[in-house]
Amino acid sequence: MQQIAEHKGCGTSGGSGKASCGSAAGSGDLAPEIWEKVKNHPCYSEEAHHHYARMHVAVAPACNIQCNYCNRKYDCANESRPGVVSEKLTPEQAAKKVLAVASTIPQMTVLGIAGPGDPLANPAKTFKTFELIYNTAPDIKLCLSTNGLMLPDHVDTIARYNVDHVTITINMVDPDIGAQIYPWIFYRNKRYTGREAAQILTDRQLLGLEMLTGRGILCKVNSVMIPGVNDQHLVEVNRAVKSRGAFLHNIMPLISAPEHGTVFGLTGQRGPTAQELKALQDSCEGEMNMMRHCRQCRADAVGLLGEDRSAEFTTDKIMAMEVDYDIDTRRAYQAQVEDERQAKVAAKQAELGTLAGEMSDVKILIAVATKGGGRVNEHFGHAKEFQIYELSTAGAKFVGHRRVDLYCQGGFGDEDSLDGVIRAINDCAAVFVAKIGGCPKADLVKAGIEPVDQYAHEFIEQSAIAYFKDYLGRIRTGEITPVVRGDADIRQGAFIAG
Ligand code: CLF
Ligand code: SF4
Repeated sequence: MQQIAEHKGCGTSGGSGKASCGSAAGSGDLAPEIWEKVKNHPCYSEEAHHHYARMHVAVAPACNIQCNYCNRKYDCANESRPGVVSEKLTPEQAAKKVLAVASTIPQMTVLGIAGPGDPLANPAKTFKTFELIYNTAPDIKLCLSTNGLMLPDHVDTIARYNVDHVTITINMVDPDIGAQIYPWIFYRNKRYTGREAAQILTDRQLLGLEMLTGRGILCKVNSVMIPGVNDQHLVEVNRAVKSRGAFLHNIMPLISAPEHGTVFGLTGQRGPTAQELKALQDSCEGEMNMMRHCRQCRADAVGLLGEDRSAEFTTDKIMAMEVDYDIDTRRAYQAQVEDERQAKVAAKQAELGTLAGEMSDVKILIAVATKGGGRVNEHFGHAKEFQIYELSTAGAKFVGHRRVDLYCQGGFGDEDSLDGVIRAINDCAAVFVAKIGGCPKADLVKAGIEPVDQYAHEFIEQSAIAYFKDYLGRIRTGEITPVVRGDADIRQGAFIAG
């Protein structure tokens, strides 16, 4: 376990611009070949992230630029939270780890390389790893996240190894703004600073994006939202990347605190609030699909997004493991996952039908405690995060998540943690849980958040729609009066990885 401090993540976009990454139902209006690529990728499909897992291998330690939100003692903050230190691997160790995880977690469908530095500043290690996986586990999708500086040089190799998902972190398309984010870059054996550095970086990022999308490789763009620096500008970034064929845009909050030891942390640069982040994501959504389920994973992350099973797969443990990589077992398990997923979609559609004819402008947010599978299946006190859904007569839409400290500590409720949980979901009208004790229930009610445990172990979206229908009924009878909720916190402080 290590002390870490939160930060941003990686984002996604690709293809024709409009896609159903954020939608719950499935293929939506995607072309069949695009749907094949995204349907079980937990980052490129919001709906898939409830069911499928990804893993990262930390084979790429070096980096060729400096971001003001990064402390290089830790993992690349374009993909992970600041303060995380991943266990570095050789390509051969990484290949063994991938097979070990794939045998243990059959719903692990994607291998990403995302640091701890920049994968394309370490091309030999990155591509050797992809080669080994491509040859031994051909059913695993390969994914890459880069700052984009060296991307144009490697597009052919990316295509050769069938890496068909690439994330580029693009925080600006204006070098004057870039100079406030990047103090320097190291490019073709020379260090550049200031505006000149930012100009080279943006040119290379946009060229790389165009080259990839021209080859049909799905590209997602990550942008770190830095209030007062690039928050207004990200709408322009969104347009620029959409016009170059990006498939998904992931606008992540800057997570910044002095203990991270970054330039922004030390200068007091704040991150956005939950409402500021959502407002920017909403304003860009008309342009293209927005990713809202990014968890800013560590460079050695393993598991569903939002869970971290990396401690089960340390190098010592992997090397001692007997690996039985059986593709048929994996396929059989994934077929079961698909059955569950289809049942969930059908239940949601049926419930949605019951909202037909409801006329109301009311929109509310709810928080949901879940361990995955798209169900309300986590106890309030055990939740490390809450998923946030927006409810309206259009249905239930996933709009984000909030990380929290555990309320239940060694069998007892922790009042400080409860205050933190309430601040994290303060913009929500209700919290859905599998179970909750009397004390936190009373405090939530006092804070105006309704604890709801009647949908324990049911599908989230189906339950949320049923709740909303009832909520509208209670407004009509005068039992409740909807109030405008306040803003909520995105946690900035250090915490224990897990
Ligand atoms: Fe990893 Fe990134 Fe591939 Fe996903 S993560 S390289 S696209 S497999 Fe996903 Fe993690 Fe967010 Fe990245 S939740 S930080 S978006
Ligand atoms: Fe840090 Fe990643 Fe930026 Fe490199 S690209 S400085 S590793 S955040």
